[in-house]
Order: sequence, then structure tokens, then C-alpha cells
Amino acid sequence: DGPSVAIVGATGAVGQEFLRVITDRDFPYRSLRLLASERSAGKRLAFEDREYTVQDLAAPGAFDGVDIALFSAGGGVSRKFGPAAVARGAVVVDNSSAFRMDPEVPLVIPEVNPEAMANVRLGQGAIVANPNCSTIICLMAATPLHRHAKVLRMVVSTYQAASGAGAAAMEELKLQTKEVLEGKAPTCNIFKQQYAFNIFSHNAPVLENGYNEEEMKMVKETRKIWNDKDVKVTATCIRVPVMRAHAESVNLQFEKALDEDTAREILRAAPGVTIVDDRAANRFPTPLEVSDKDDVAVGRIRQDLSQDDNRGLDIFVCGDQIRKGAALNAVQIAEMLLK
Ligand code: A2P
Ligand code: 11C
Repeated sequence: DGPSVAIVGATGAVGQEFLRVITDRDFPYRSLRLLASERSAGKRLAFEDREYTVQDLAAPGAFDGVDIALFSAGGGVSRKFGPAAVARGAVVVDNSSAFRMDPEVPLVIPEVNPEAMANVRLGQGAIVANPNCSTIICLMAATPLHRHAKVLRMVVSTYQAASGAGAAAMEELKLQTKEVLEGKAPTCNIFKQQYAFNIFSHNAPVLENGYNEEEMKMVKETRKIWNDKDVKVTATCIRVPVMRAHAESVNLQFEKALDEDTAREILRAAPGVTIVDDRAANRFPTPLEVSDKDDVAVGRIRQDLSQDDNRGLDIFVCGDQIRKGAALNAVQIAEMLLK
């Protein structure tokens, strides 16, 4: 029993994680269809004691009978095929940026703004957007504090993993690391510069205002998710040679005082958040420790010395980009449809 599910981009990093999350959470499904490009069509993939043949997304009937379609094959694919799936009655949970800022499309982190899903029903075609991974990971920690003391301004600096650029970027990081250690020139197919043993500004296109697209996603998506057009957000997004979890330094300025002990209590009670904040042992969140985990880890919880009257906090957040940043969040949205 359960819905008929299609996974679009099933051969990719997030697509493969959808499958693991479905198993881990015992997500009920009546049938499963694995879709990717014609390059992968015909490939056999084993999943939960069955073998599936990957089908070409562009083949006729790809979405016939599908109740829920989890999309993670890039914005172009979502724009081209999302509406076709909706027209056949499917609810599309889209991991790309294609529809996020569309006022008709809910942009949802289930722990943060489940109310945005109020009008979405299984059987009535619709698109629900999964936020950008950096936004999800940041807001998992910032929202409980925002609810308590209202964030007026947020300054984010990210340290983003290879996985955000897909499976091929993860492979390139491995290959480059080996090449550089062997004294060879690094292969630069995905990024235009050396990635191993280096960091660089996020590869998203740089806009006229000097911000890159990834940074502007954090600005715009936060406003939409919090339903607060006035919140001030600025971000600097950086790619670091880490495999699959993003780290973010987040500085918060509140409307009213919030002391660090209260902040710690609030975060301790927050769903999907784990505190790692041991000053004595200098133990704080790391990307490696949150890899393959569901929870976002928060630490370095401290009063911002530069702000008066306890109106500022600094925190450091790590979250698995492929999991809570993408696949887990999307499957949680799908679970909400079953309730
Ligand atoms: P394929 O493996 O057939 O290229 P990642 O983000 O890890 O790079 O994965 C991208 C996913 O999106 C893969 O499953 C990939 O399928 C799929 N994809 C990319 N372009 C297309 C396309 N034009 N049509 C269908 N699927 C696509
Ligand atoms: C990254 N967040 O980590 C990006 C990639 O809007 O879904 C995903 C872009 C998006 O590089």
C-alpha cells in the first residue's frame, strides 16, 4: 500500500540518497519508478530486494499513475518535466531552484514552516519546493531562536561540500586529492580551479550586485520561509574540500535579548537539531560527524560581544548536504502528504 513514487535523477547523489532515506524511514510506497536521462536508461538498480530498470524521463508515460515525484536532476529538468508530472496529478517535491520563488509554490522545511503545505493534497497535482541546502541547514538552527527573540539581521558564512555540486564533483575531489599528492596536475572538469587542498568562492554565477546566486538564495529563501520580507540577511558562500556536509557560521541580531543559556535550552528542545558544544574539550560540530546523519549539529553557541544587551548570538552549524539538505527534507515533505 502507499503512494506510487517516482524518483527523477535516481542515478545522482541525491537520487541515491532518496532511496536510502525511504528505507531508513520505512516510507510506504505501492510502486517505485526510477527515472534519469537517456544515458542511464536500461541500467539495473537493486533496491529493497527488487531490481529496477532505470527509465528515460523523456519517454512517453513516464509519470502515468505517479502520486509523488521526487525531483533532483537540476533546474532545467524540473522546469521541463515538473509541469508534465503535475498535469498527470502528481505532487512534485522539487529539489531544484526552478520553482522556489514562485509565489504559488510552497517552500518547505517541515520543522520550520509545515503550515505552508496546508493546501497541498495527494491526488491534486502540485509542486512543493525543497529549499537550497545551505538555507535548510542554517534555518534548522536559526528558526527556533527566531521564534523566541525575532531575528532582525543574519550574517552567514558557509563552508560548502563537494556534494552540493553533485556526484561528479565528489569524484573529482577524490581524484584531485590523489593527483596532487602524487605531484600531478589536478583534473579540473567540474570546477575551473584546483579544489583539493584549496577553498574558493562558490561556483554559482556572480550577479551584478556582487553576490553569487547561492548567496542570494539564502537571502530570498529565508524571507519566504519565515514569511518575513523585512529580515536582513547577508551571506558569503565558499566551497571547501569536504565530501558531503556543509558548515556555516551564523551571526544573529535579535529584536529582544536572548542569552546564550536560554538559546542552548531552545536548541536542545528543537526537533532535528543536536547540540555539540563542549568548550572544555574544544569539541564542536564537524562536517565529518554529521555525514550520513539526519540531525543538524549546532555549537559555538555564544553571546556576540559586539552587540549590546544580549541582542546577538554566534552559532556554528553543520548538516549533511545530501540528507537534511536535500533527500531527507524532501521525503519528510512527502510524509506530510500521507497524513
Ligand atoms: P544521469 O545519471 O542519467 O545523467 P548529480 O546531481 O549527482 O550529478 O545527479 C544528477 C541526476 O540528474 C542524475 O540522476 C542524472 O541522470 C539526472 N539528469 C541530469 N540531466 C538529466 C536530463 N536531461 N534528463 C533526465 N535526467 C537527468
Ligand atoms: C551547493 N546548494 O551546495 C548548492 C547546490 O539551489 O539547489 C544546489 C543549488 C540549489 O553547491
